Amino acid sequence: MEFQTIIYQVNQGVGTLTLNRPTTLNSFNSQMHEEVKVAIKDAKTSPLVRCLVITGEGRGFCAGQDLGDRAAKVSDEGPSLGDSIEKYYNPLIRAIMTMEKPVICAVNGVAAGAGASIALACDIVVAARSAKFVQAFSKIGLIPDSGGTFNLPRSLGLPRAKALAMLGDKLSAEQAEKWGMIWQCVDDDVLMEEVMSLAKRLAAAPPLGLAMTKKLLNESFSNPLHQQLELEKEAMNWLGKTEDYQEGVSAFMEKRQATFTGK
Ligand code: T3D
Repeated sequence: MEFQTIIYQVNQGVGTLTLNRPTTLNSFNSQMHEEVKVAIKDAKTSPLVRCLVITGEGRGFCAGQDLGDRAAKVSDEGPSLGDSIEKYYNPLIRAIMTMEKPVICAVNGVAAGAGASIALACDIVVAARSAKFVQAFSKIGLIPDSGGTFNLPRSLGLPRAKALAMLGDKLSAEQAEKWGMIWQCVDDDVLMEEVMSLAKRLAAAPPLGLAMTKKLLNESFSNPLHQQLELEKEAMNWLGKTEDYQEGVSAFMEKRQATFTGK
């Protein structure tokens, strides 16, 4: 498929999805949603992709929904935003958070509205020092969607999540790192270099172990301890029988680099 609103490339085990509508800070219209869906499906299913990177073209990462598409009054009742959420935003967040592969977000510039929520749905977030996170929803009378009300308090704690969501203030990448909302903030000119270095490390790591780590950590907030311990036991039992575990142990004992195949 020829893409007009994104760029999608696969190289050395890493899929890179670049949102590419820079004149509106990569805000989402329906075409971009459709194209992102195709790229995410490829990243999820292709054996050539062992880690996905999501980033944006130009000075922004993503400004959420393209409000140009919401400016015209469609009826006295207003647009049915629930339909858009159900058709596009929720499936995207589910796809990122349940993908059995690590997803890194390279936040190259401002991440606002659903753009901020998409970043928080990724497994590792690295932001350029100049980037900002904005819970823009409150300014237009909405709520933090696309998993925002789920991921924001989990990464920041309730007091900070509430203040950011209600005030809609810009949060700098440096503050986001200090507060533990993101993994790392790096100088703008080395963002992609740092992210690609992480992505290649993850692409060479044992895929089944990473997939299970992501699943168990994501589920941990909803499970009681005894259930989580049980899930850990089952995961360890299963992973212990994989070829990658044997390869990891052998490589350690033989003091060599391991080669993991996902079996
Ligand atoms: O509707 C549904 O389907 C439901 C789902 C909703 C999910 C959501 O994401 S709701 C939230 C939508 N997003 C926003 O409310 C963010 C709006 N944008 C901003 O608040 C600011 O642009 C930023 C804080 C992101 C960045 O500010 P700044 O000063 O760096 O840039 P700017 O000058 O405001 O924007 C640059 C251009 O991008 C500008 O266009 P221009 O004047 O150069 O022609 C601006 O209009 C455009 N732009 C920015 N965000 C959007 C946008 N155009 C359309 N939609 C946007 N979301």
